[in-house]
Amino acid sequence: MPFSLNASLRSGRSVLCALFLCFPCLSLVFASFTFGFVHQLQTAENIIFLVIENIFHSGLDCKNKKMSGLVEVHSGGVHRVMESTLTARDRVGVQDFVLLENYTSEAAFIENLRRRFGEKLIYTYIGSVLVSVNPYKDLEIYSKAHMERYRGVSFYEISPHIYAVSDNTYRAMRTERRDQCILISGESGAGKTEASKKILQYYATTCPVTDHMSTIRDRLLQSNPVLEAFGNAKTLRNDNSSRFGKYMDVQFDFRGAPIGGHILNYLLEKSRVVHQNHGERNFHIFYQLLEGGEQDQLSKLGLERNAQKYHYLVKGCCPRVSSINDKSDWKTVRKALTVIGFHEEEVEDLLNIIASVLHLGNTQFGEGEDGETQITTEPQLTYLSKLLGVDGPALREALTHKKLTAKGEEVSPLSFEQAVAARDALAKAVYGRAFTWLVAKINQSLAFKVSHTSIMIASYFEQFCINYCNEKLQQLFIKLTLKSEQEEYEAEGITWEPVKYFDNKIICDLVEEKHKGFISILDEECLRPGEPSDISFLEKLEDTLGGHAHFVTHKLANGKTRKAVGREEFRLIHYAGEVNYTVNGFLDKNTDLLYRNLKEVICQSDNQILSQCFNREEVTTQKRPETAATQFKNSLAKLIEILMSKEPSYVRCIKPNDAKQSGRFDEALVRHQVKYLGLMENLRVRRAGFAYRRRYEAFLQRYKSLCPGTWPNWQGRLADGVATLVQHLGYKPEEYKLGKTKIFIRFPKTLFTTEDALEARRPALALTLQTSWRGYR
Ligand code: AD9
Ligand code: MG
Repeated sequence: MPFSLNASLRSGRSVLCALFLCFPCLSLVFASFTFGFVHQLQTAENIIFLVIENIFHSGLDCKNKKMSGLVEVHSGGVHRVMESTLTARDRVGVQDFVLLENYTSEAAFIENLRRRFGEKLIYTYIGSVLVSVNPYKDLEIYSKAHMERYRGVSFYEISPHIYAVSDNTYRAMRTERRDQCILISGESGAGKTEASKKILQYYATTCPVTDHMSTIRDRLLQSNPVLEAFGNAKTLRNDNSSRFGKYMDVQFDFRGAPIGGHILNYLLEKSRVVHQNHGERNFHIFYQLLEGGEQDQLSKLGLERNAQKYHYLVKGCCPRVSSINDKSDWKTVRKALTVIGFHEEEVEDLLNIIASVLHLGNTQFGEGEDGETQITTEPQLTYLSKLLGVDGPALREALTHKKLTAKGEEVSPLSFEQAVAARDALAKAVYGRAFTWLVAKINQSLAFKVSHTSIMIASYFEQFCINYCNEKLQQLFIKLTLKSEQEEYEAEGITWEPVKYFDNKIICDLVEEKHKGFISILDEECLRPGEPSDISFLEKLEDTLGGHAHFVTHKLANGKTRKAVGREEFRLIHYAGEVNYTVNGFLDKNTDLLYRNLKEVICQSDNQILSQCFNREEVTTQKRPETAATQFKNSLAKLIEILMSKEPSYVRCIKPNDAKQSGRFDEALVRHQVKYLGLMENLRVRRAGFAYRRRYEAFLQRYKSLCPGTWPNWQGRLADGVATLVQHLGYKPEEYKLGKTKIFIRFPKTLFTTEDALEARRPALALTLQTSWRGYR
């Protein structure tokens, strides 16, 4: 499995907090309309980036595939080829999948992607959805000059690009005054984080700024290296894999200048702090500190400049990665922390926490004379109590004993295994909560007014949750694309023809339905008196979900699926494919594992970050905290609600090969992603009625030279001009429809014929590759 299921607790609280924080901005937008009065700091509109980690494992062996064999041509600029001409179409494919003749064919879809990829054209549209294939090399298409070319230019008038999406979203926000969101999805290593950075850079470069705003802009940009240092790690699939979900909200004032931002983190993969799979690393920050930290700083922290010395850093056996320079990254992070406005004491507290995690990892246990578990690494304990700012003997006691209830004073000694687990739980909790603190702190510095940011408590991540999240987002995606398509047809007075599509509601219900859904059963089992276990949970699942078409276990398999299911596993048949989950650890991960007495010790810490992250209320309350899965479910529901209220744009990222190599296009791997990203479905919806739609003025402008009646200038109503033109061109009634403001063309062929006629009339133009081709929708 690509992702470890170990994780700690309290998944969605950060989402809830941040959602709450979003509301004031929205209501202020409203207020400025109501009063017709614009005040610089009171008008904020939002663009939100949502990067969703999709970690469905392809399960495909994609090694040793040949390169596509197409000649690679360097694409210098965005106006590079007239993609509509026949020869160019053959070579570089179509820039919008709706132009494909055979739009239902997956093979044609992939061939189009492959051709474009071979020509270093990594972006292609499906209508307004941007599909992006990771080139695994720096293409010269992100310069300031490129940004300028996309400014104020309509989506369809220029080659597909992430800047086109950025610019159109920005303009829609300003002209329609509606909040926008850009959803970026794709599997690990497909290019989501890079895409979100490109969008941010586009706004930072092209939006108007004043001095005050330039501070916000710089902080927004600098938040990335900090978040990546603490939240990203080298995995088998991506050398810089984000191990947390990110949702970024940028607020703009009435002039369109960025005035604030908010970052929402959720589901950090805390298990990585204590364990890494072979070939993977812990979070970058640990290696950066060891490589780049000043010698006296390391001495103060009791650290040696050698990652091999730390148990938590060597599990994956690869402390060094050729594509990463930890030393220079450390410098970047240190500088970024200053730009964002961290005080020296805060940085010191943060470093103490990082170092304490490393010392925790090296803390060993053994058996004392009395047979009880005891700490055998005294120096570690000394450093630990100093770095964590807590009393040494109290920490020693708490690492080897447990107290389970708030009131009861009974303390029982921990077994060796329990002590190791308690130590790891503490390391994960400390790191996870410090990460959430870090994000909250960045948010304070980005807040466009004094923010009442409360410190959010740490969150947790596991594959089941992510896949459930993807399932919900897919549902939203299909719903919204269908909806917007339908709305456009209605607005134009054209009959809507319903499309059949797979609704994954059945799988969402399987997970979240009250009383009989997966999460309810899990919660029930966690709270049940007696001795609930992962296996008793699995049995409950079998009893309740046994008849469900999307749920399989070893016992239930019965030819339902081809792949084997282990005795301690269950399988969910997601819309994107089948995933096996091991049931081990589900109960523990759903409830809080950190013993109460360890929490009590950390609550007393002198370290300002820790004392904010661990509060007394938590150890004194008798109330059972909400389970992790329920928190996640609730925050996801809120997130979907928010997204529904915004105008969405989509970037769908595809990974061309598993070797992280440029120029390699692995068809099997791409096909799998095309399938689970629902791209064929998306195309079908987009093409359900008409392949194209184009505003009358644009259509006339482009083709008027083909008809004596409309050349050189049509004087009458635009709709009549278009009618005259298409009649002259011989369009048959079934090939097109005229709406209120647009012409709708049913088949790409009609348009290509017209386009070829245009090229035949203008050979000189066809020859120049630099022409500013105006495409169509
Ligand atoms: V994960 O789910 O966080 O593991 P991402 O975020 O989808 O994943 P990321 O953006 O980190 O992937 O991209 C992986 C690597 O691909 C980057 O480190 C770059 O080396 C490479 N990449 C991605 N997009 C581009 C691009 N547009 N141009 C050049 C790119 N290289
Ligand atoms: Mg990422």
